[in-house]
Amino acid sequence: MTESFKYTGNKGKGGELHQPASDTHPIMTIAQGCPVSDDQNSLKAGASGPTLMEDHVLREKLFHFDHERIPERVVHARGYGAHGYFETYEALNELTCADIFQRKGEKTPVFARFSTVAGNKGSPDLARDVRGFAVKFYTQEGNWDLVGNNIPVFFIQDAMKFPDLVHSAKAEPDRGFPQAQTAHDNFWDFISLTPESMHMVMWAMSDRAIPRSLRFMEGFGVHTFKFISAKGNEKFVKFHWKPKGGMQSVVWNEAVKLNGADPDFHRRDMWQAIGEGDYPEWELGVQVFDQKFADDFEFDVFDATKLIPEEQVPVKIVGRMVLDRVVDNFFAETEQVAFCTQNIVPGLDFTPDPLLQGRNFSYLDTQIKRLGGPNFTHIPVNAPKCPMRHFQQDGHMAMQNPKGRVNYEPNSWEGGEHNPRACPAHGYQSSSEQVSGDKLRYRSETFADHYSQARQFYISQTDIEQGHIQNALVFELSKVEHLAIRERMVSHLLNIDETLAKKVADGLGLENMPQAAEAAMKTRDDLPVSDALSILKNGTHTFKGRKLGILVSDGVDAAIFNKVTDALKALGANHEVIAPQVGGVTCSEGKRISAQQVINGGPSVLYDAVLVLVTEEGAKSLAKVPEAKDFVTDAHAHMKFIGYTPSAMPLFEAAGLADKEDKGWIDLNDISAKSFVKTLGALRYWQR
Ligand code: HDE
Repeated sequence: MTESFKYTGNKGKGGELHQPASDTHPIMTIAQGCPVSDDQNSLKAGASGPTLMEDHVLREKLFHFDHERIPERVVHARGYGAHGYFETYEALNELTCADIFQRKGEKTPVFARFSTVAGNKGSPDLARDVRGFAVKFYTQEGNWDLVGNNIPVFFIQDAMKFPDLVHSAKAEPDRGFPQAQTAHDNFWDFISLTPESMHMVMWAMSDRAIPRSLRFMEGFGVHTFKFISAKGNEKFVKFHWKPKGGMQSVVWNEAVKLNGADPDFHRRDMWQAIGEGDYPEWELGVQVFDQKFADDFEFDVFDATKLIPEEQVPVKIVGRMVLDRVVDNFFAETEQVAFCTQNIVPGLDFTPDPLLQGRNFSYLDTQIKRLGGPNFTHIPVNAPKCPMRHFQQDGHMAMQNPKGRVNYEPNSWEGGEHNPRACPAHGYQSSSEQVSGDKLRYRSETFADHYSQARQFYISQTDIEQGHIQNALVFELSKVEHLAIRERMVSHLLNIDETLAKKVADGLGLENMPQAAEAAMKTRDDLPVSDALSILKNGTHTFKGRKLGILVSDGVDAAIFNKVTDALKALGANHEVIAPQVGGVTCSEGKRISAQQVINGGPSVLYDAVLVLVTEEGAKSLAKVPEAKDFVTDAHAHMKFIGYTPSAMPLFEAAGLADKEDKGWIDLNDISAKSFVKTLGALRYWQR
């Protein structure tokens, strides 16, 4: 756009002014650069048409619009991404020559995308689902994509089964629903015929599958990878992400309501946190072990349905990832980012895990379909930030084209920037490995134990978490129409834990307990409890990064309001004011307090705790508003802390909560604002 173009106003043929004339707006052009005089009226023959085919401005505008969509990801379609950096805590050169781990304190740019698996692009954020946790590290020796999940194991052991798994989980093909949920016959039919999925099912039915925030969940590389040092020494490695804000999940009823109240809850949360400078942060940890450990371990370390308990191989923290920048353009970055498990760098290697091997084909293949050709690495979010020198050329949308005459190897032309050579000393080296065997379709017998770690996960949960797993199974299987599928699932649960099976059978109203499913291997009951597997055992004790919902009425006690909001601010926590009108209320000191939500737009599920700060008159008037009653009954039912002053009682009475008061209810006349905010750090009053 040249400066010499000056906008001079734009009179439509009907005489009306379409845009205010202004010197501050540059002139609009079509994509070919031609300035546009009117982008609101098509070119017509006469005042009432018809429209002329000649109108190149209209045709270009419509043609481009028609082509705006690209295929959504076949899985992980709904996602949210952000930029940031990875900071290396210490040099790991004894373990790996990966450039990113060579220098303490070095910062490497990253792009991370979090996703749900089953739902379409427009599905709600709080679906019960695995969350994708994909990170692209733009290292100085190429892009390393760690394409993980928030659950450390997977449903299947062999890539061959992936299309079946995904077909079964997505909407049923004849009817096109249900959207973004596994609570249907096809999914549970497949699962109940796939015993290897039982460990993952325990995770998917646990609170891990309904995180409160993307910021409050762990991430895992899932597979075993290899670290290779400069001397050629090899170690196995599993990658972990530990959220600095601690882990936190919602309860199921809250998830269901959140999906209605704010389908964008997770992405909005991330957008707001970054916008407010409360940058989401995770530490990267590694579990490093050798062949001897792998040989002695109870399970096959190449089986993606198994994990290595942290108590057995501790997670060594090696760096941190900070997400400090939202995207400039959602499509350009979050949609077009192309993660590929094959993107690794010198110092790292794959293992024979049959799931990982299949992924290494699938991701590249899917990007070509999604992004339209082989040049998706030219899109800025995918382009490495280190030099690229190769002889790949041409193809659709080629943006970065090799210069000069040479485009083949070997060649006898002069060296220099445009004539690169492969380098055995510095180039990527696969670890050398003896491979032999018959060609056959085979599942290793070392992959045969499908229940022991499922049991270990279940027994490692607190009673509350076990209850949630039972309820989730009852909920999902109650949506299954075929009794035989429900029974088949319970027959698997019997191999995991008898009490669990019984609770689920009771919850489903099964008349007869089925036989335990046939199993290739007996469930081990000697695997110890692993506390690291529970969210609540590792609970956080701070309200930092969380949000208090303050329900107010005119005359709200300004002193309490100010003290609480100051204490929240001091801690790095947020609040939102919910009022009868978005214009806000007048407080006891006569000042206006503005509101972010009105009562029917700000249900308590949006908040980690609530404070009801209303006058008696305000409480009486809110007592007539159904949404205000829901606000407090839901907060109570979801085990949230409820701050209040006694003047709020008429609302609690109308909501049927008058005799339900417990220690999770906090009278702000009895306790300082600071102590109140400290109490909120427990996040929920589980004893309720
Ligand atoms: Fe994926 N997966 N996957 N997956 N996956 C995709 O790639 C696939 C698996 C994961 O934010 C697709 O670009 C196969 C495990 C994430 O863009 C596709 C198998 C884990 C994302 C694909 C698996 C994941 C994907 C669809 C079994 C955790 C989103 C769109 C062999 C370790 C990345 C795309 C993003 C996306 C294939 C199993 C994580 C089709 C064949 C295990 C986080 O290529």
